[in-house]
Amino acid sequence: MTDVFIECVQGDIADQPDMDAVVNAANARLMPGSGVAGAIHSAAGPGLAEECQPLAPISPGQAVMTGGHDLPNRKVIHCLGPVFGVDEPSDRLLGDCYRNALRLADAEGLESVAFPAISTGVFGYPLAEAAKVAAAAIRDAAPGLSSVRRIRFVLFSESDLNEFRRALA
Ligand code: AR6
Repeated sequence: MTDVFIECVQGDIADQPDMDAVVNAANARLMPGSGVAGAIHSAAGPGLAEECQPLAPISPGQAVMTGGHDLPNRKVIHCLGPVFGVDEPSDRLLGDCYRNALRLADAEGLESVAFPAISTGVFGYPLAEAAKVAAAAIRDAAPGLSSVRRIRFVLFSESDLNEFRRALA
């Protein structure tokens, strides 16, 4: 087991040049969308959607990995979060996104992974609850990691940042 450093920053998930991988809050078809998926696909360029096509569809809780294309990151890990109130049990499915993304990153030998607050935009998951699920999933997964040493949560607003900091404290 290695020590894993966890931090929270306010910013744009598509502008994290010092991380090996960024995580996309994807849709099942792995196509460009709004929010995180829009930012990641527009920064990565059309090659990302092309690489995604044969990997789709994915189901809630699942994660798949692609190259970073024009992003400054080596890899993109695409997670489909649960739609709150529809995909149940939503807390387990949301936790699975974080656990599966970290497992893929570790299997690839990556050192650093940046996550957005999966499911808390279009998919309607309450931010404070999502932050608690993310924190618990990271605590679950950390002891099993061998290459991943840095995990960053990238939050859009200051209030979201404070909520994640509280959950991880
Ligand atoms: N960087 C960091 N966080 C962001 C960014 C950004 N560039 N843009 C938005 N957020 P969402 P979901 C925050 O909707 O809920 C898409 O259309 C945002 O404030 O991106 O998992 C896909 O195609 C919110 O807190 O993801 C799917 O259909 C969080 O990131 C669907 O939305 C997640 O918001 C996925 O919905």
